[in-house]
Parts: sequence; structure tokens; C-alpha cells
Amino acid sequence: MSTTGSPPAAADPLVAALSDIVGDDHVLTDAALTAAYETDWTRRWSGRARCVVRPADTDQTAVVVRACVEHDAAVLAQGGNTGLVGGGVPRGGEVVVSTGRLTGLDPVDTVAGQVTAGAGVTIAALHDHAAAAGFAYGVDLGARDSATVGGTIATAAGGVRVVRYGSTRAQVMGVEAVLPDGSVISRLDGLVKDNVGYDLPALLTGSEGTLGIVTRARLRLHPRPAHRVAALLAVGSVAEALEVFTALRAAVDELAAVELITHEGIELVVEHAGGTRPFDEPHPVCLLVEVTGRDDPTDALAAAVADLPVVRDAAVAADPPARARLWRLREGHTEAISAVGPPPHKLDVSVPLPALPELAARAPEVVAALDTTARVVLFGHVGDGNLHVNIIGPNPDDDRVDRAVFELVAELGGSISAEHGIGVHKLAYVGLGRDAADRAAMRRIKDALDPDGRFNPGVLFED
Ligand code: FAD
Ligand code: 2HG
Ligand code: ZN
Repeated sequence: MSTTGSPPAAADPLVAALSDIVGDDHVLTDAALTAAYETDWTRRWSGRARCVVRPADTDQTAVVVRACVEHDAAVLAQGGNTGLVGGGVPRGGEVVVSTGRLTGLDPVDTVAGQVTAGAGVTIAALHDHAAAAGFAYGVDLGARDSATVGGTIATAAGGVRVVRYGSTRAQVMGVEAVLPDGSVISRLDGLVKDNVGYDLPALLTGSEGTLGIVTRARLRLHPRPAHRVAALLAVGSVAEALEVFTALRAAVDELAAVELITHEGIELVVEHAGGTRPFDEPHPVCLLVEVTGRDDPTDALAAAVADLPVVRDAAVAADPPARARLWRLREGHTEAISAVGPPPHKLDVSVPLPALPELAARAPEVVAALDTTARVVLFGHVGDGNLHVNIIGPNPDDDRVDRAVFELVAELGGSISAEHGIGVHKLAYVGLGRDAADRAAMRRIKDALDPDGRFNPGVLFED
């Protein structure tokens, strides 16, 4: 199967075949046009595509894949290109199948509380569509304006609402997808109960484009909360943050988000994006919590917080602009950290909740043991035991700090990928999270569905 050494675009018979399928305008070969598809969001990973092809629907996607099979070409699915592990950009010579035109959105099925969406629909567009019908989609994340339904399914994305609704895995009722041989599986009926054989949609969820290209999905929706209140709570440590989380979970009906940020992260966001510091005094750790409800939950939240002596200060935001100001402090982290300099080391890890304080304490120590000048910024989703350990300073290609943190996570019984996936970044560390039998079973599934290793070569499996 060819990845590198493709013929020049003008003479490439595959490019001609793809143009016949989707039209000349939707096969990009000009470097100025393909560039945006060839470098990832972090600027850490990039490679040339043989071409970028933008099919209009599932049928065209299937014919495109069959043409790639005929020409023995590697295929890489791409959605919003917001992935953080290098899995969504070419490594050299793949045909990039962009889902940018798969943006169909069926009317919300208000009886089932479900919707069928094209893979290229952004998460923001899905939220708007669901809200207009009185529903909410359960997954939300800072990249909502670009990240797509297909990309979030392929990575089993988490985000800031997992504590309330679960991750993308919990929202997927079905998918339509093109498999590596060009066949199409379509399970979009949204049946709540359907036990006919293997759960292929679940298998594709989190498969990072290695088993199929998702073209449409049937998604679970939730009743839209009538009221929402956010609060930033200052505490002294990650252990205290955990104490606040467990207390609030018991005290309020609908805890919709519990996000951790630190003094260092807040300073970076304020420096990079402007805005004001939330408190007069700096505090080591802050929790951004959001509570929703049919009735206004502000009083219930205030009463619960008043019962928590570890909370040193609190900023409550009930109206949308005030809430947005608090959320900017949290969601501005990824951009602010990337603005500091060369791509940071981005380690997205989870541990059992009781081990979270130990991870937060020891991760900076194991990094400092290797590089005393490195800056470690911790933030993440407390309720999920998920910390984003971002390390600024060490050369992006020097992975000693990555290994040290991953080994610590493994020692604490955690996962080296909580929500971003393996991509190409974490290939060398899969063994820290899955034993040999487990990895062999995954490999056999890959080989069975994609015997030529055509879909996303180099992602998830070391080739
Ligand atoms: P892409 O980046 O285009 O692709 C990601 C992977 O999915 C690649 O392996 C690609 O080949 C595959 N893929 C894409 N589309 C398809 C398809 N239709 N069929 C099969 N495979 C496909 N992630 C979280 O989990 N939680 C967060 O809170 C979060 N916050 C973020 C905040 C920012 C500012 C940024 C930049 C990223 C964040 N991410 C987060 C990471 C990223 O947004 C998610 O991984 C998201 O799911 C990627 O979606 P995408 O459409 O951009 O996919
Ligand atoms: C988030 O939770 C994302 O904001 C991105 O998962 C994390 O930038 C990161 O490391
Ligand atoms: Zn996250």
C-alpha cells in the first residue's frame, strides 16, 4: 500500500479517479489549499497528503474508499483537526478524507430524544440544533466550534460534562460508517434495545479512524436544563478540591461540571487572553463548578458551599456573561499554554479518584527530576479523575518527561489516555495501559477489518 512516493498530482491516476467521484473542486492538491489539513492544532505533527478529498455523503465516501483500495492508497479520516495526539494529520502520502461536507442534521426526534447528525457537524452546531428543540447534547468541550461529531466519536471525546452525562461513548446510539474495504455499515435506527450480535458502533467509538470512517451518527440527547449557575471556588490543594467535589455531588441534584485549574494556569490565561483575576488573593487551586436544574439551583449551591470550610473564596456567576467569564479562565488554558513557545508536552491522564492528589503532587516532581526549568501546568476534569499535565520547556521530541509521568500514572493504577486517544503521540506507551493479550486482541480486530493496514496507518498501532 502506498503512502510515500506518490506520483505528482497532475499525473496521479487516483486524483483523477477521485475527481470523477466528488468533482474537481473537492479534491485538493495545491499545497496552499492542503496546508490546513496537514498540520495539527498543536503544530507538533505534520506531513504531506497525497490529496485531500471532500465527499458529500456516505455513498461518495464509500466510492472514494473503494478507489483508494483499487489504487492501493492509505486513507486518513479528518474532522475538525482539533485532535491533540497527532492522529488526524498525514504522516506522508495518505489520502485525507475530510468530513467537512458531511454536515446534514436531521430534525430532532423529540419522542426518542435523539438526533441523526452528519460526521462533519460541529459540536457547537449540534448544541444549537438540540437547544432549538428543547434538548441538550451531553458532550461539550473547548474545541466545540471546530471539533466534529465524527472526530469526537473517533476519539471517544470526554470534555466538561462527563460528570453529568458520561463521555461520547454514552451518547452514541448508532453510527453509519465506511469500512476499509469500502463497504458501509448503517445502524441509525436508534433502538434502545437491540442485541443482534456485536456492538459495532461501540467498537468504532474510540477507534481513532483505524477501523472505519464515521459518516453519520445517531446521538442521544438530554432534556435542556432550565437553569444553570457556575461558581469558582478557591481551595488550598487538589485534596481539598476532591473533598469539595464529593460534598457537592451529594448536596446538589445536578452537578454539571467540576473543573480544576491552578494559580499558574489562571495567570497564563490572564496574561495571554486578558480579563481579570477572579480573586484579590491568589489561591493554589480553584474548582469551576456548574449546577443545573429545573428550578434555579443558586441557593442550593450557595448553601452547600457555605457548609464547606475548605472553600477560601467563591465567585458565583448566574447570568450568561458572568458564566462565560469564568469559563474563559478554564477553557483558555490550551491556547494560553500553546502561546508560550514551542509545542508543550500534553499528557492527558486519569487515575482512580483517591489517587488524584498524589498524581498532582508527584507529576511536577518527576518532571523536575529530569528538567528543573520545565513548567508544569495542571488542569482538568476532577470528577473524572482526569488531569491534563501540560509541560512547557522540554524539547517537543524529548519524551523523557512523557515517560516519567506515564510511568507514575501506571503506578497509580491510571490510564495514559483519559480522553484524547493514543494517536501517534502515545504509541510507545500503550503497553503501560494494556497487557500483551489485550493488545493482541485489538491487533486481531484491526487485521480482520483492515488487513492491508489502509486506514490511519501509524495511529494506535506501531506498524
Ligand atoms: P480530528 O482532530 O480531525 O481527528 C481526530 C481523530 O479522529 C483522528 O485520528 C482522525 O483520523 C479521526 N477521525 C476524525 N473524523 C473521523 C471520522 N468521521 N471517522 C473516523 N475517524 C475520524 N478532547 C476531549 O476529549 N475533551 C476536551 O475537553 C477537549 N478539549 C479541547 C480543547 C481544545 C482547545 C482543543 C484544541 C482540543 C480539545 N480536545 C478535547 C481534543 C479534540 O477536540 C478532540 O479529540 C475531538 O474529539 C477531535 O475532533 P475533530 O473533529 O477535531 O477530529
Ligand atoms: C481540555 O480539557 C482539553 O481543555 C484540552 O482536553 C487539554 O490542552 C489540553 O491538554
Ligand atoms: Zn480535557
